[in-house]
Amino acid sequence: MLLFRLILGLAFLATTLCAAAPTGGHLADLHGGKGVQCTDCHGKGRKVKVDDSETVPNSNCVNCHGDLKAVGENSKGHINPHISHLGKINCTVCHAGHQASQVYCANCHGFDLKIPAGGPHAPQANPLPTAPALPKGKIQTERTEVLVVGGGAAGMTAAITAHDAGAKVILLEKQPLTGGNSMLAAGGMNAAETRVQAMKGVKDTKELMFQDTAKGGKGLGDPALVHILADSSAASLDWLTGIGADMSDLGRMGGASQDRCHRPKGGSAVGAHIAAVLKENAAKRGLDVRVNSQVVKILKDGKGRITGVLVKGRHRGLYRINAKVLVLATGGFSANAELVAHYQPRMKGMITSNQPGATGDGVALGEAVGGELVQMKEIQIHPSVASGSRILITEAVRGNGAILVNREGKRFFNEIGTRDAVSQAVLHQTGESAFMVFDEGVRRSLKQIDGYFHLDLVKEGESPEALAKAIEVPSDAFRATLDRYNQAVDAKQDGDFKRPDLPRALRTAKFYAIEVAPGIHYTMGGLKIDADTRVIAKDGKPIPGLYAAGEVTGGIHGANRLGGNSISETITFGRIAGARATAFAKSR
Ligand code: MEZ
Repeated sequence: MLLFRLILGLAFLATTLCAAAPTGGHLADLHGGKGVQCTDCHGKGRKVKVDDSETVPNSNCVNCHGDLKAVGENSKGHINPHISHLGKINCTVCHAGHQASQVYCANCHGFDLKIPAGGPHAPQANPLPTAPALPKGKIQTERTEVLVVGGGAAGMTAAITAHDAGAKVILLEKQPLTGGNSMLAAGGMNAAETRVQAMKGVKDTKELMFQDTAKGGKGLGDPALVHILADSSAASLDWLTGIGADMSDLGRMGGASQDRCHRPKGGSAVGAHIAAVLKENAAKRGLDVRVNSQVVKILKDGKGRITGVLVKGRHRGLYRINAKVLVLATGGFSANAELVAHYQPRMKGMITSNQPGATGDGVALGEAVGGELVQMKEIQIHPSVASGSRILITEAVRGNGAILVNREGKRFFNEIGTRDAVSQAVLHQTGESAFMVFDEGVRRSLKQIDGYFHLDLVKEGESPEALAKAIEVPSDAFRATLDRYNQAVDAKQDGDFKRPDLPRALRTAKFYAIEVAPGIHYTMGGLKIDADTRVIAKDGKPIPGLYAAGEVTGGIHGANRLGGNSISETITFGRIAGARATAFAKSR
């Protein structure tokens, strides 16, 4: 009887909430106008309660409209987000029932898409957590062993590792979808002495990866952490492929002296693939992964030991999770324009390639409980963000043979130099941008290039002269530049700019160009950690119960991160954090 009353009560509450929902241009109105009832979306009886992952409404969207693939196949439009790289995500990420819907991808891409009952497409910066006033009375409290904050590759890896080591785990993600910035990663994952390298006859060593990384970071990276990155990279790649990832394609990124950047077959983007694999693995294990759930405060006891967090759920409101150990994997702060400008005033107003959740929550939360911050001024700009957008044109396009040409139709730099150097070179050109130029051969070598065509970013021509006309550069100079570059490829030596790797000549029509300019891409600074991923306090001692992994940490990449080292870091340090955090939780 009690249960029956409860069910009735919840159903009544849902109906009342629906009736009270704001009217005018929302999906709820659109559905209501077609005779859809509140309970058709929100479920009946006990299921009516809305959880922060919005499970019931989303399963009902799919029941009526089909999954993303089906919707993608049935909907028109040249740019179709339903078939984009996001993988399986909740419909409510973009389509909100009781507010104007937002195109989530517009946060990164900046293109104008019409969306039913949609709102403005302005990028949304997520506010930093602010410690709220505690509600009067008892606050709802849950308990877990390992609590992971952040659903990018580092957090998901830590959570899966902790679960597999026997811990009870909860993972919290403040965004409406997991994947973080990792999901946008394009180029690949660096690893040395791998099976893929052996099969392709690439002679690489962990020591060489260490040297390249340390040199790329101008000697500022902590050598102990850089060694872990390099020495564990092949094992991390094996771990990733062991849980279902395909990392069988190989290429080279700037600053690497060997081909060690691994990515899916055909050169598909690495991030969307890895994010999907990690998500599937979390689901398979029944991991408690909660989206729309922002940690607003880390709690500690009188002895300075971490005891849990306060969480703000989009629907659930404020509650507490007591945890034996906390792993921060919240990513960097490239999308926090104020913080970037604070540490690097010259970067004020610069566009970022990052997703809007990369606001530095973990840095703020960790610092508030005494964590030391290191190398916060080291912020990386990536040389090739498509002009007028926030879309990263992966370094892999240059790695596979593209060149950079200025408005005068000339090459001006070693295209696969380190990012800091290439970015500065681009900023010195007329218009502070350049054209990334490639041919059909490069296009065929890297599947992810198709995405740039899908997004209308590419200009093309049947001949070099036709392309020069399309991008408005002097045709004679452009033709001479291509001829000279192709001669360098034939001679296996670039006398002009000392480009060390010349994978292919650019002779196969069609010819293509994308205009690119530098954008804020990665924050090398963050919480100081030790080799066990324990967060170090200002007194040099680890904070008991606090671990961190991924871009929220600082000190690995020094002054400049090499392309492909970020995904490598997330998997390696995510695994260490998951394992060490579990051991700590079990010892408590
Ligand atoms: O590691 C990166 O940031 C990377 C490989 C980016 C890219 O250009 O694809």
